[in-house]
Amino acid sequence: MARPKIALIGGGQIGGVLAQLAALRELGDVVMFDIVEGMPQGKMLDLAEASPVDGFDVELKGTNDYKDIEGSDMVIVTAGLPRKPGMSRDDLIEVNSKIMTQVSEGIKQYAPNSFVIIISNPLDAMVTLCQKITGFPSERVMGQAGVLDSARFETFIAWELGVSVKDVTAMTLGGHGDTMVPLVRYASVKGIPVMELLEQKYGSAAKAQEVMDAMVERTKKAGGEVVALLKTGSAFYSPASSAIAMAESILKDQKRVLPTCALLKGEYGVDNYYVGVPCVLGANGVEKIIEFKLNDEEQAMFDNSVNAVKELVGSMKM
Ligand code: TXD
Repeated sequence: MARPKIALIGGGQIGGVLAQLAALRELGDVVMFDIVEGMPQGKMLDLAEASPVDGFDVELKGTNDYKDIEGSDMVIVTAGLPRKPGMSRDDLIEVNSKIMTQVSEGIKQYAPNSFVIIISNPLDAMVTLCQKITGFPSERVMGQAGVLDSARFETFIAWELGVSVKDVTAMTLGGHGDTMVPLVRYASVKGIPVMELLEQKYGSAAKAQEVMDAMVERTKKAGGEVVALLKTGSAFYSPASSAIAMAESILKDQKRVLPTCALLKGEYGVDNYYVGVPCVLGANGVEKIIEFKLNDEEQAMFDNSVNAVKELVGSMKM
């Protein structure tokens, strides 16, 4: 049986880590495409030369020709510019939508049966554009934001409570911007509500709330925190890990429940917009959008985030 073929469109910071993770986990053969001549070829040669040491056995190729992505089962897109300090994700829309248009045409032509995971920012708009141009069914075109935003929230909770990150579960919903909605009510340590543990730690509900509010704020601004430190780019390890979790769930039909930027067709009262919600990812891509009841406050925050996505998508020339 042939190994799955994974195409990475964009071989920059995130693209490089994606290639390494996909190879280490032997998810399939990897082709890295970039417009910079020599760079994807050099990175994939370098990575191939690590294979005897790490013991992974997959084919790796770097290219500047879309033809080489032919027949890919999975395409992960990071092509585009990252943020610089002081920029919002939305500031990237003009330049990155031009890039996403070219990329989507390449995918449509050479990998018409692929699953596509978009990482490029502004995420919600870039996924929308890719699905429009490729015309692929929405189960096959999705965006990565929620796995990372949730992981950031989980990281801060684990640090605060002094417990392993493995035992923390938390989720963010909505768009991949400052309006994202970290769900406090369902954040737990092995099922025990985080708010209860914070109250035990601080001895008062008010102080627990204050600490939680600070973690929620840090989660919403976590991407910017990394940008401000790096100065020359944005986060790359964690976005790559997050997209690989999604790709792996599809390629291995794991049916993991992962917050995914998926096209809503009436779910959560949203019609025809890509928004982050929990989804089952398996061999058929986005196999199920999981709906659950939000309370009034959560619904209001979710609606606010959806409105920001609508405004962003509306500002894009399509
Ligand atoms: O969680 C998330 N979704 C994100 C998204 C978290 C962090 C960063 N996120 C966004 O991913 C970021 O704002 C960017 O839009 C993308 C890629 O970030 P990365 O850090 O990998 O950027 P790089 O290192 O600049 O790499 C981008 C590559 C670079 O090598 C360019 O030459 C290439 O994209 N590029 C292209 N490739 C193919 N085709 C075209 N047209 C093209 N233009 C640029």
